[in-house]
Amino acid sequence: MAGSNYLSSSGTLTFTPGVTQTTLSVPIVSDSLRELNEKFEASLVSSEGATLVAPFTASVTIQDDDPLPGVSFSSSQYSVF
Ligand SMILES: [Ca+2]
Repeated sequence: MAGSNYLSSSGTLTFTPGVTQTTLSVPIVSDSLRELNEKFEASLVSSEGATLVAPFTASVTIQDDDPLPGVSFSSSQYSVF
């Protein structure tokens, strides 16, 4: 979800002559919650001086990096009467 998992981003990618790759940056918002992986879509919406060729959308998966919480007894031995 934009705002809580990543920051919505837009901008212009410029390819100088001879350059065939560039980087699109989308800030990811980290948290400490164990959760499912989440996805967002990145799209190229227009082009000047080149033709948009499919694929011009890409799905990006934010992989959760928080471990499963641990569950345990506070002791390995108990007594009852
Ligand atoms: Ca998380």
